[in-house]
Amino acid sequence: MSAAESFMRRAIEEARKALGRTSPNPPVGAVLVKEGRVVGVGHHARAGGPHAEAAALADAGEEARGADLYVTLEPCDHQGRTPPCSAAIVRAGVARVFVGTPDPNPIVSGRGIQRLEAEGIPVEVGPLEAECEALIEGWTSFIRSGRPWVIAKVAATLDGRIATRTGDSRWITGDEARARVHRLRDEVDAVIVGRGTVEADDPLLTARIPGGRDPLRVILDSGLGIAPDAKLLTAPSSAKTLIACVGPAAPERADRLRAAGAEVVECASWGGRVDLAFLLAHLAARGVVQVLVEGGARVFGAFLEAGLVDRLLVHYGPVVFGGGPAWTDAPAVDRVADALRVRFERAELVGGDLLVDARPIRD
Ligand code: AOF
Ligand code: ZN
Repeated sequence: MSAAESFMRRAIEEARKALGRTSPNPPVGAVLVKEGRVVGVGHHARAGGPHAEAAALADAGEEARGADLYVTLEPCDHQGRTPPCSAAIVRAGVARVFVGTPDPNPIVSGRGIQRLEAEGIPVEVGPLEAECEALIEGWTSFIRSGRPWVIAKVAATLDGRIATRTGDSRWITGDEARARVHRLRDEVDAVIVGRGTVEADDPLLTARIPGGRDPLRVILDSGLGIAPDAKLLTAPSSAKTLIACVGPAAPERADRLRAAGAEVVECASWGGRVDLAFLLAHLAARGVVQVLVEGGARVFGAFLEAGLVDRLLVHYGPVVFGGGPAWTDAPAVDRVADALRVRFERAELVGGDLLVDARPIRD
């Protein structure tokens, strides 16, 4: 690894501290280096707070003069919730800037780099551009499409089932795969499940890892039939719960759930079920950048059918059930040519399980 790569890697590590904590802003990290020595580090910790560059400049103090800046995202050149980073970089006397990836946000895109160059500061895009891009993949999609990035997370047997024919499902995957799910919850803004999953598993949907941050818990429940004694309504937790139903909601049911501390959101109907595009638009408006869909089969089917899955993460446990429900009830096709297709991006052994990272192909 070149020295420049190792400094950019350090900036990426800084940015990773911010995953799931900056929405609707991206996670960004920055490092200042002088004569081969790191003199300042920083990350954007929350929307409205100092940008990564400002944090690193503050950390370096006078040492920033003549230093090289490694930042995972193009510095901004606009007065937003904070002053433009470009001006702060110039003022501090930074010698050169390495930009991990250009900012896809139209209010920034290209302008930060142009401004720095116009002020006589050499700018290079990279190193590790692909990694810096991957770091903000969900946010980039959110900025371009206006709806949250949707990750569907599935735990299934090798023969694609999520329970035995009697409904037993604990556990299909091992500890390591399940720990990964908690890490994912920590990094997304919201988790979505159907009422069926709440009834079958009675989950908490929290991020139970050290320093974990709980996502907003979203339950799809068209008729507000969820039992008020579900753990996620009764167990003490700082995690917020939103129940998405088809409007108009039955007032006494809605009141009962609100009394239990949940928020009830009335959504447009899609054949009697919650219109997922409507729900995602609602979530985007409240700054939800990434959501994790955790099931069950009808929910995965509905998201796939609507073309609303961006990334599919399937953990296959090393077991075969031979019967029981498949992980999705997406509409059956008669011909191979009509199949919903995915592109396999990566496969990895996680503990004893096989993790497949795939992207549905839309035409
Ligand atoms: C940077 N460094 O650390 C981040 C940047 O609302 P504001 O003023 O914080 O601006 C948010 C926009 O700035 C955000 O949409 C993205 O384009 C960029 N984020 N830029 O120079 C940072 N987080
Ligand atoms: Zn900035």
